[in-house]
Amino acid sequence: MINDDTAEAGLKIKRINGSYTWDGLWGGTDGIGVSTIVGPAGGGWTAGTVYHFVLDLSPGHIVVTRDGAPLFDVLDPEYAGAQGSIALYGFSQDNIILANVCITPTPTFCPADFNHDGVINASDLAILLGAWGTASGDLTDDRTTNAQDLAILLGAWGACGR
Ligand SMILES: [Ca+2]
Ligand SMILES: [Ca+2]
Repeated sequence: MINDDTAEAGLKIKRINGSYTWDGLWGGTDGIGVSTIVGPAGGGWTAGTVYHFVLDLSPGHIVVTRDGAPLFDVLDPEYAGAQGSIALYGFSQDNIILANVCITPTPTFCPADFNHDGVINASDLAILLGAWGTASGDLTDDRTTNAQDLAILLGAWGACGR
């Protein structure tokens, strides 16, 4: 089913949990796998205008400002931090350009941390072994999981970035 709502003006923060359908990101109705955390706020955008957003994420707390003014300051106990991904989507207005995107502190690139908990340990080893012979545990870009990938995981054992 395609959500044919008119897109709302402003910014929303939505959570995607597991598989989802595209229409859940659009409009005022949450779809499968999508839930609105907060919003919309900030009103519509003015064409040709540069906005400066800051997203300050910490476990359980999300703060968003636009041009120094608060848009959201929300407590979200479901946001544990250090997990998942963040994506920015622009709907209904053409020519949205995301530029000068900075992430501070710089996240540690830790590809063997399959479960994204900041440490490479037996949990990640189990995931790699479960993916043996398939592409889903591949750390060497050869589309298979084998002893080479195991060696990378074991060599990176412990906390990410150490
Ligand atoms: Ca891990
Ligand atoms: Ca491999």
